[in-house]
This record gives sequence, structure tokens and C-alpha cells, in this order.
Amino acid sequence: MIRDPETLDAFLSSLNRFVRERLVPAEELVAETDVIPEDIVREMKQIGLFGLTVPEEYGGLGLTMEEEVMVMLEMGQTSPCFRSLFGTTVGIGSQGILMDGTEDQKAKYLPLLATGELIASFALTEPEAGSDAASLRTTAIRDGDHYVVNGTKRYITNSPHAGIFTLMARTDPNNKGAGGVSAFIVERNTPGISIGKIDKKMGQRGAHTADVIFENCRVPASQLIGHKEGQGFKTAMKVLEKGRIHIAAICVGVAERMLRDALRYSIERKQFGKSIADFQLVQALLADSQAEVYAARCMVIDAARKRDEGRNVSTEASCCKMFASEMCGRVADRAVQIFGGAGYLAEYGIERFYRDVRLFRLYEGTTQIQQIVIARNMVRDFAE
Ligand code: COS
Repeated sequence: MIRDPETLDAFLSSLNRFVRERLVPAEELVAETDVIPEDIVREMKQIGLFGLTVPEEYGGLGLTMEEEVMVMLEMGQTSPCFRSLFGTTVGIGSQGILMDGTEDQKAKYLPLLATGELIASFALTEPEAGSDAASLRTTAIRDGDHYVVNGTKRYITNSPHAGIFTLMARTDPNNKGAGGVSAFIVERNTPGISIGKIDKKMGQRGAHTADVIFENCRVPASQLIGHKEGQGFKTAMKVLEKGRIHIAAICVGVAERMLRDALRYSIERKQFGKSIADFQLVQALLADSQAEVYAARCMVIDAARKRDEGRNVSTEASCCKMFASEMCGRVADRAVQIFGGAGYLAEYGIERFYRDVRLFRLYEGTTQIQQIVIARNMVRDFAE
């Protein structure tokens, strides 16, 4: 759903200018230094990127899913690390509060998240609990007015910068499944939290992940999301479901960018006396990529519209995440192929994207997890 096309178009065209004039020229610097310059972060806050999904009454832009997808298609036109900076705050880090938090919790945190004053991270994954998220071992044991949290969370995006964590922990140690898990808002400055060293990753330099370690960390009971125990896994699943459409949109945007770069190169690059774009085998690489980008774009917009209509989009969200991330990987591979030897060199930039996009098939649910979700839903729907 697009609420007001004119306002959205104005926002998207100023974002497009910002991406082209500020972010694209900074890509190499960020890749070299692993740091997004402060002035760029400031501008991202001013534009409102940290408040995209926060409702207007809490100071955000309150975008619908379809509008958010449009913004992510635009953000995909540059290195994915820029999106990552605010992605956990507008996405998985804050959505649990928005979806299941109490009015007090929303009023306290959402306005600070919307301005970017506070960064949110999503702490679900653990060393021994990745795809099998419901098996998480971090415990939160009630002790008077507090919960005592112990455990380690792994690969937590933006944890070195986070002011709050949406933490999933087991409040009922006798229930080893999803029903024993609760979600909390944990403030970074709570004693007993430490952040591990920043992970060295294959790509997405400028976006930081690290372990978050909880040692006898006393979290006030009022920080339990929705003040309800045993709901944390469902909160996490709902958050991830929305996140999967968001990530799929980014995959489409980045694929468009890589394909445009590859197309430009194929037109400029001459071999056998003509542009390599004139050769049918190169044309096949371009055409297959274009068709797949278009298919993924249509899927993501369709899923977003259905979600805005209030329909159950569990299957669609996983289809989008699976198809768009795999498509993005194929486009990256073809783009490197079109660049030939130059595709292997850092100075042409495409190898950086090739490494960056590999993550899309892994995080917020691997391709194999999306397959499980899709097939399980098909079987369930058939039986109904
Ligand atoms: N919305 C609302 N509720 C949901 C849901 C959704 N999208 N998905 C699952 N649930 C509910 C189920 O209905 C079930 O509730 P009941 O017990 O009341 O029936 C509960 O959550 C447990 O669900 P399920 O039985 O499907 O859990 P499983 O342990 O089988 O796990 C998968 C399901 C594998 C899909 C889940 O663990 C998963 O998504 N794993 C990947 C995690 C991930 O994406 N990690 C990325 C880290 S964050 S970057």
C-alpha cells in the first residue's frame, strides 16, 4: 500500500540523490576502513532512515511494507553495509517492541530509535542455536523484580553500536522448545553485558557483527516484551517474517546495481573488434539476469502488498527471501563473469559486491530454512 504517491516519490528521489552523490562515492573508503564516516551517518539520521518503520506517533515515518520495499530497492543501489547500519534498528531490532511491546515500552524506546539516537540489535542466534533457533540456551531466570540472564549470542549485527537488544532467552528451563522462550528489551549499559571482538567477515565491511555475552545480567522484569513469558519465539518469527521481505527487496536493489555495472562494462569493453555486449553468449548472461531481477522485484512488491492488506504472508516472505537472495547470488556471479579478469580485481568493485551478497543467502534464515517454511506451509494449507 502506498499512502501518498507524491510524498513517497519526493522521498525516494531525494534518497536516490543521496545514494548516488554521497554513498556510492564512499563505497571504497568504507570497504578499506571498515567504518562509515560520521557525516554520512548524521545525514542518514537526518533523512529519517532510522525511523522508516516507526509509526508517526512515535516520531518515525511509519512506512507501509510496500513503501519500505521501495526504499530498500533504492538503498540496494549501493554497498549493503549502509543499509545494515540502520537495518537492525528499523527491522529485526525494533519490530518486536512494535509488534508485541506494551504501550510504555513503545513510548519509551520507539522515539529514540526513530531518530537514530538509539541503535537496536536482534539477539537470537547462539553458538549452538542457528537455524534451530528454538533450541537456544541463553537463560533468563526470574529473581524478584528481575530476570538474571546468562548466555552468549553470536553474529549479532550492530551489537558493537547497539543501545538496546531485543533478546530471546529461555525463561522456562523445563521447556526446551519454543514455548520456553521469552523476548526482552535489554539496555546495553545493564551490568553483566560485554561485547566480543568485531568479527572478520567475507564482506560487508562497514557493517559490524560480534558476540554479545550475558553474565549474571539483571534485567528488570518490566523489560519483558509485552510482559508475557513464553511468547518470545513467536515474536522472533513474526519479526523475521517481515525482515525476510525487507532483505529480499535489498537483494533486488543490489542485483539491479550489479547488473547495471555489468551492462555498462559489457558495452564499453571491446573484444574481437566490438563491444562484448554484442556477443550472444554475453547477452544471455545479461538477459537471464534481467528476467530474474524482474521476477524477484514483482514477487517482493506482491508480498509487501499482501502483508499491507493484513494477509498471512509466511509463505510469500520465505519465497521472496529464497528466490531474491539466490537470484542475487547468480547475478553477482554473472556480473563477475562479464567483467572477466577485471571482475576478479578489487579496483572494479564488482568482486566486493560478489562477496557482500553472499550473506543474503545465509542470514535472517538460510535458503534451506526458507525451503522448510515454504514446504511446511504448503502441507499444512493442503490439509486445511
Ligand atoms: N508467525 C507467528 N508464529 C510463528 C511463525 C510466524 N511466522 N512461525 C512459527 N510460529 C510459531 C508456531 O506457530 C509455533 O507456535 P505453536 O507452538 O503455538 O504452534 C511456534 O512458533 C514454533 O514454531 P515451529 O514449531 O515451526 O518451530 P520450529 O522449532 O520447528 O522452527 C523454523 C521453525 C525452523 C522455521 C525456525 O526455527 C526458523 O525460522 N529458523 C531460522 C532462524 C533464523 O532465521 N535465524 C536467523 C537469525 S536472525 S539474523
